Amino acid sequence: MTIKQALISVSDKTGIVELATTLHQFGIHIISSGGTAKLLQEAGIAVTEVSEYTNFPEMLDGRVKTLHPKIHAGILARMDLPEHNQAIQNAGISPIELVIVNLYPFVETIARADCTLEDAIENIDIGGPTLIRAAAKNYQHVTVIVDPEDYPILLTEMESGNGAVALTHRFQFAQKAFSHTARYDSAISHYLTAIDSNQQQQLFPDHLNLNFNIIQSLRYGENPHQQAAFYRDAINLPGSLANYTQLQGKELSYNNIADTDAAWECIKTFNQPACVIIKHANPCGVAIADTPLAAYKLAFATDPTSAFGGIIAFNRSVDAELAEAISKQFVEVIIAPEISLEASSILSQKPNIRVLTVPLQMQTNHYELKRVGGGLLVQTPDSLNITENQLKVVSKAQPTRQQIEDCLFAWRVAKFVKSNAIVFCAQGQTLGIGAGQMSRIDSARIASIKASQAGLSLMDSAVASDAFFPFRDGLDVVVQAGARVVIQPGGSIRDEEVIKAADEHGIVMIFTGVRHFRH
Ligand code: 93A
Repeated sequence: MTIKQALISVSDKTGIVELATTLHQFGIHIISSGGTAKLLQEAGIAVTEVSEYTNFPEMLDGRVKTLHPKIHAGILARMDLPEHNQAIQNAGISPIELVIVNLYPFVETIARADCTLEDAIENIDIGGPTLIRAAAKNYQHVTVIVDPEDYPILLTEMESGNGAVALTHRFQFAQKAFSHTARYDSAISHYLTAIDSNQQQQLFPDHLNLNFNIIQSLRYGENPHQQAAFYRDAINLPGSLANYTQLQGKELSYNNIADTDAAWECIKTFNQPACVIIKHANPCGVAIADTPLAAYKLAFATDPTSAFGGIIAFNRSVDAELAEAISKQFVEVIIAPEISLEASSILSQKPNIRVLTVPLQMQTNHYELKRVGGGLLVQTPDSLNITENQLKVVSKAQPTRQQIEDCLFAWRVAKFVKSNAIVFCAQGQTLGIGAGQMSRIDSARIASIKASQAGLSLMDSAVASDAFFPFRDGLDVVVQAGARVVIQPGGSIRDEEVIKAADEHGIVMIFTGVRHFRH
């Protein structure tokens, strides 16, 4: 079937004048969109502008150029069907047998360092893919070209085919066309997925411009031979440690700041009065209770040895009675939203204790940053908190109300324990915490040893594991220690074996579907 009419609409205009010249020599009538038509006319090629052909002007800053029935019916008509032929004839539409389109340069646009979301959106081509898909769908009658590299192939075909393109080639061009629009849409989808939906900003731009202002230089870093400083993010987060007020005590050290941050980020996630005690960035005691004092006593009881010289955080005001109780232990830092006047005067008896206040506001950093050799790892914070209706009971045994509460508490604590994390809990109190081991089973053993050292029974406890149990052996250890309910993400290829083990032990097992690695 000889081609009589072609539509050309290209952003990348490479080779288009040469191609159009030859098409014109074949006697083909060329219809073209604004910019393309102008270029071809300037080169002396006779073309009809789309707006002239449709008798409808381009509008909305070019967002509507070729989206017109006169164009699309011309492309989509099945020339083997008399009804189609008749229909387009009645509407004064003539068939378009060749469509040459390349799209707005979306990928090239988003690759630019200064590309804004608006630039990207404007470079999403709508009319182009519509032309391409219409032509590819109707490959039985239409040839579609999406790549300037295919122009020579097209011309060779037409020369040998007397102005027609063989079906095999039309089919191959259609295959290529759909791959092309699929890739184009997938690039748009990837780009948009990486954009924060609240801020509508690209989360991970090609160039990361971090803006931090110095708060203070520190006496030394993690070790005395390292130099260090503390910076505040230019993005204001009043509820974060960088906005602390120090009421008393020695200068904060690098390790104090790191540990206090861990304590503060953890305590902020609890609604009830809570206490978190941190040592070397890991919780060594966490509890929730009716009062902060009760929570403190429970948290301290988890591991009194490790709590020595720890960082203690509260999500309620520290009053006199609580200050009195804390003063009895050696503590490096106390952090709370408020310290009462009486509490301040009690704590001032121990002038070395650093006492900090920070407004209790639930905010998280935009980015988490981790330096690696010659680079930077960036991720969004682990701010996912599961709710009860997301829990999935996978064992035959069903949990009691108390077990569900214990699991939710244990799970919340486990998120703040370095991996591999195993956390035994009961009644809003941590009983044994195993942190930072290279093997999960060792974390489980350590957690149970620590509980027995603290004189705490693990009988009928709940236990959280921050990632799945790869084998049943870890589960056997926690059950032997006394756990009756286990909360873990699930997702291991051996889940079935682990669930079977839970059923053998007659315990409850709950999957969260989410893991909380922390390194
Ligand atoms: O803005 S669009 O999505 N709306 C349209 O109706 C339309 N028709 C063709 N983009 C549209 N195009 C695209 O314009 C083509 O895919 C091509 O990339 C470009 C060619 O425009 P011009 O010929 O004006 O340079």
